[in-house]
Amino acid sequence: MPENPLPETAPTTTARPLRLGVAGPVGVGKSSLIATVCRALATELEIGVITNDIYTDEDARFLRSAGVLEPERIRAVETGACPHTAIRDDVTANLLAAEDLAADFAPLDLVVIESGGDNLTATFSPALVDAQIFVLDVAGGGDVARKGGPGIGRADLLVVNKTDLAPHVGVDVERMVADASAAREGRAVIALSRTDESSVAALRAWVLDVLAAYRSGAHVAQDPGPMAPHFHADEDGGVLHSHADGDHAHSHADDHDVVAR
Ligand SMILES: Nc1nc2c(ncn2[C@@H]2O[C@H](COP(=O)(O)OP(=O)(O)OP(=O)(O)O)[C@@H](O)[C@H]2O)c(=O)[nH]1
Ligand SMILES: [Mg+2]
Repeated sequence: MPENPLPETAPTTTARPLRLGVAGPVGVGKSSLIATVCRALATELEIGVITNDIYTDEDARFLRSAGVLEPERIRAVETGACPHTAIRDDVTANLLAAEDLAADFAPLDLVVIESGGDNLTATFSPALVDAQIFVLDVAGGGDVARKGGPGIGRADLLVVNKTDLAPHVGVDVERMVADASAAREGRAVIALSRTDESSVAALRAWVLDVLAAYRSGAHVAQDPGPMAPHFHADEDGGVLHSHADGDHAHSHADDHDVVAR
């Protein structure tokens, strides 16, 4: 008998919690979706949450006040000027926050990371998250899903949120979901409202499926692709910049193309 026999079966779990990113434009319901996920899964999974806000910890405070997790399990990363940098170019602050959560509440199953809300271009680096959800809402218009972009086209899941508002904003949800599915070449799309139990059940099932695939080693983190060039308004007019791969040495001050508005 060897001194250190191999275990009879290979371990089926990955030690690190699944890191799940949630991105999308301002106000589409990212924090609310995370609260919904926590509410649906907190009795069966050990969950931590990281929020990214430009200057505040407002999203973290909203989630703490929602009472869906112990407040200590919700951490805020303040990203400074551009929320994209912290989820794409230099993910150190988020990685450290995720590792701290995992150490403080071991064993965690899931760490959900909310991107700062910005525009249609935000995507997470696969160095930070294992899977990512891109969120749109019906109030942004039924044609947004057709407009594409890396998150809409290639995030692991696209959520069309706030479907309860569709009659009030004249959006045909079925059509929007069909457009989104076409733009995504069949990748997953869920039409969600926090008030529609069956849609919440579909979201819950999707998260559990990804977690199971991650643990079995079947899930591979995908990069939806670099962000498109985008504009940040400021008191001097604003800056247009990109987060193209290899463009990691930029600052947000002088070395961008400055675009006057
Ligand atoms: N009717 C309706 N409203 C919703 C739903 N989900 C979120 N909201 C509302 O949409 C607004 C924005 O929600 P948040 O969750 O703060 O959105 P967010 O994307 O996190 O916003 P930022 O972090 O500021 O980009 C809030 O007033 C929510 O109550 C939904 O399913 N239905
Ligand atoms: Mg939010």
